Amino acid sequence: MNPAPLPTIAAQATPVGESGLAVVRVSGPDALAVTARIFEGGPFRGGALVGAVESHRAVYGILADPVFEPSANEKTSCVIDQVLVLPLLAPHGYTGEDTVEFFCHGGRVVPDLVVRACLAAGAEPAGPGEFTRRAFLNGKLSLDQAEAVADLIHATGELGARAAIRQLQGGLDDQMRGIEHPLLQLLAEIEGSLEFLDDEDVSVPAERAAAVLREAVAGIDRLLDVAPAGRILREGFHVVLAGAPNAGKSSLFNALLGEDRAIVDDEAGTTRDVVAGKRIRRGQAYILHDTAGLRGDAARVELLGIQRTYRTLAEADVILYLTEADAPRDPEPEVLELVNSAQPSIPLITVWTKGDLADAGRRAGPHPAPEAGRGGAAAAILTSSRTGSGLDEVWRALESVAAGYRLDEALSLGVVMNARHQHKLEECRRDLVLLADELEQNHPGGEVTGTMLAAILGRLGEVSGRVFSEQVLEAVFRRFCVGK
Ligand SMILES: Nc1nc2c(ncn2[C@@H]2O[C@H](COP(=O)(O)OP(=O)(O)O)[C@@H](O)[C@H]2O)c(=O)[nH]1
Ligand SMILES: [Mg+2]
Repeated sequence: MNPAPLPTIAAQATPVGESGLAVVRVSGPDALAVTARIFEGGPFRGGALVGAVESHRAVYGILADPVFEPSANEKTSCVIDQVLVLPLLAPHGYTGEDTVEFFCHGGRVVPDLVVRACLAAGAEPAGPGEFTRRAFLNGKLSLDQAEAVADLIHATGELGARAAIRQLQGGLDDQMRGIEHPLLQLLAEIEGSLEFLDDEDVSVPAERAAAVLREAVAGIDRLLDVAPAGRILREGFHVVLAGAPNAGKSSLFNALLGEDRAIVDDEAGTTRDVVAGKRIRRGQAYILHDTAGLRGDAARVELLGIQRTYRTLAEADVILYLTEADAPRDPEPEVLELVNSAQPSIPLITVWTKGDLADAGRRAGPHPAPEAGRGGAAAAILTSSRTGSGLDEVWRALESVAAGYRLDEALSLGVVMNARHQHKLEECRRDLVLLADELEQNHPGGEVTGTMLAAILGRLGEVSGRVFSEQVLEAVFRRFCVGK
């Protein structure tokens, strides 16, 4: 199948705005012709190519608008910029097609004029992610590598970027091949035995085949174990501050971020919306969410802010549950109940606030914190946003909860899974278990086993994207920006 050649596309690859330099990228079968029409330098002369273009070697010259003056019946041109042109010839560039990158001056005007000149010279505007899509279609990247490119661009912290680059270098693909290889061998063995044995099916012993399948299941489990880490490396680690109104959530939020983001007010119920802020610690992004206070009073649950708090809690990776250390009485148990009902399964760290006002001994002593240490989190921490005491301890506790999500393991495997990978892997796991059970219990013939195994292998191929559908492509490339 050889589809019609794709059009030549152009777009700015760097962000729009003031900058020293900008890069405009042109890719497609006419990339060199488009360049010749607008660029004067090196082998590009007088609107044509004179001499050979060397791949990966920059040429300096003048970029001008191609304007044809019908009255004078001649081509005049209007100089746009002095630029460096970098030709990347097929199949060696990023997209695998002939590509030309223009390094022009930055700012809002020049790169835009360069793109317009490219369009006037015959290129079409590139859609979001279209360069990477072409790289994928030309076999330069697997789908999971294309996804890693998006992850790299959107990385929230250094660790996320490092994980993405490993995945780009083939991390998940390597792991998948490790899982698939013994299955392929098994399939080859089964099919080989079928050719020789027509009537009597004594092919591969069912027990041994089942053992190979169980081994693959164990491999998938190792990957699924680090699936949550993929999301955290990609998006950041979501920390939600929750508690009763006036508990000191907004103050602690600001203190932990080291900036004044949330409004702090004496009047309870000031924070109506969820406010988020990011802080990087040891290369990992932590996204803190300040929330509206929760009250036991059921009528308040209807309020918009409280509903938002619920939704935010549902996406937390860890909850900081705040209660005032100097409160005359213990916090409303209903509030903690609300927190628990919104998000019952993730770690919760209890934080006593306003420690500077409190008789610290009362709280720090043997007094048990409510549900302290849930999910392996630290026991209650006494803090003061005013003096800054206890904040380091909170950060250490957050880091230790984050470590529990096995970020290091995901990094060393070079695997950053997304929801698509996870879903596919879970499907394959289920089918492998079913087939292994079937082999052990009913000893099906080699023909049946082979057919089912081949189907599972096809689906495993979808994980790293060697097998794909147009729908999957759409979903993956929607995340990209124009110019990538
Ligand atoms: N003394 C003292 N007051 C605090 C501290 N943290 C917050 N407050 C005060 O408690 C009140 C409520 O704080 P705020 O952060 O708005 O609480 P929220 O409703 O939970 O967001 C404000 O008057 C703050 O100044 C603290 O560490 N020490
Ligand atoms: Mg507040």
